[in-house]
Amino acid sequence: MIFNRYLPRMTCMMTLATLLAGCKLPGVHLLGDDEPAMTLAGGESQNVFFFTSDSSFETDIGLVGGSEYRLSITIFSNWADSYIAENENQEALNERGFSNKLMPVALLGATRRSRSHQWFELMFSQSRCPRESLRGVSDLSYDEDSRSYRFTANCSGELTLYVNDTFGFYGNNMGAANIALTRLN
Ligand SMILES: [Ca+2]
Repeated sequence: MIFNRYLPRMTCMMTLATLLAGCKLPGVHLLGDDEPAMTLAGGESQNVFFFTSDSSFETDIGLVGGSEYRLSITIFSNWADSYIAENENQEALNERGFSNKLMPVALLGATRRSRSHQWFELMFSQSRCPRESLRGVSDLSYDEDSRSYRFTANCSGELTLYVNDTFGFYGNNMGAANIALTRLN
């Protein structure tokens, strides 16, 4: 009788204990957890698949502050922001984005997340150091031979990617890319 009476409570407590134990297990990734699943070793690479419609793509890759990284981008499918599929030089859209001159009304430029970067430019950020880590590909050094960008991580923490757009207007973005990230040192 006593056992039956306390059984629901015991089950509850055991479930809670299991959940709490799960939080401490390495590799367990809970929703809203800021801990990235992996950190690259020097010389190691990882590919992630990125969609331009994702307003905050968490790569699950933790950068190490002070380490240098190489980033190669392979564009898949034609990138487009609604009807805009070419930049101001009539080239197919890529990670460098397009000028505000292509917008029907110049004032719209003020609504994009970073006014100092092109529309649709691929942006980087780390929630652990949001101000210092916020950069667009135009801020990075580009190596023509290997067709890759290089940057040094400003702090340790997960790398988040998105294209520079207006919040609430990611649904009309088309295109994806494979992004290869290599830790160089
Ligand atoms: Ca858009």
